[in-house]
Amino acid sequence: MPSYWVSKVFPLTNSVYFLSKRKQKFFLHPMNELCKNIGGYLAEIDSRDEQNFVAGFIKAHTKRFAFIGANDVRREGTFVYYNSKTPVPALKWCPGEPDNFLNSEDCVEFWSSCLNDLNCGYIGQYICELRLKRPDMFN
Ligand SMILES: [Ca+2]
Ligand SMILES: [Ca+2]
Ligand SMILES: [Ca+2]
Repeated sequence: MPSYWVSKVFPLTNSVYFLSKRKQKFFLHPMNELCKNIGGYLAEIDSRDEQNFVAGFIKAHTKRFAFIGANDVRREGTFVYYNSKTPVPALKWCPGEPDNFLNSEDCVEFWSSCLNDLNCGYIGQYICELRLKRPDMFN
């Protein structure tokens, strides 16, 4: 894999996560396309277990901030995943979040181990997720 990414496998969900190393302006469509280029999509966190795993992964490689595919662009307050359009389940949000601060926060980042809504277009890293056909494809 290109050095643009660092990656880690989560056997429980049979997914591998790719964290972009460079910080850049985050927008849903172009970043999801970049994820597609490596066979994945912007990360979709479907359980607390998955959230905890990804939090640990990014803690090891970032200052603990990284965008995922969750957003409420279409309908304020209703969070869905960009790629699958499925609802974001009950995850751990940071205290007081999501707050749609200044009425402008429609993208979602990990903020350490909890989630925060943040402006799309903010500069940061982001996470792609790939489903593994076979668990031993990586490592
Ligand atoms: Ca997932
Ligand atoms: Ca919002
Ligand atoms: Ca917020």
